[in-house]
Amino acid sequence: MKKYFTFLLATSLVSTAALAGIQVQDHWVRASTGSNTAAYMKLVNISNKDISLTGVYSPVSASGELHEVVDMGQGMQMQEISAIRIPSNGEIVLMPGKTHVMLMNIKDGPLTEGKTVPLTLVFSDGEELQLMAPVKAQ
Ligand SMILES: [Cu+2]
Repeated sequence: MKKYFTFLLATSLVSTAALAGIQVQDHWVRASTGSNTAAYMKLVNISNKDISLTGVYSPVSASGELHEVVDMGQGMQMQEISAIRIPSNGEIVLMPGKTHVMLMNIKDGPLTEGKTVPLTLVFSDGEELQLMAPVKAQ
């Protein structure tokens, strides 16, 4: 049975209508001894309108980026994108080798298995979700 690790941060009264828009499941951060690492999760849109993930930040990294993986002709490469669209009543799975969140310039590393990383996800409807993502080897 899957658990929902959803904590909604109401930043203003205006966002109240959108508070139940996105649910996040199975989120985790890849263990890393380097300066960057990736975060993965399933984003479920339980609303009747498309919502995009537009930003990510975490206290463990200087910045967060949204990446897709594309074949540039000489192998697969990561490329920054401005948003990840989650279709209405649909879902997107961020997974290794596919679209993912990148945490750039990790502070106070390394991120070892067993640690927990706070993540804040920012959505196009103004909603912000705060998560605690476990660090896993893979
Ligand atoms: Cu990446």
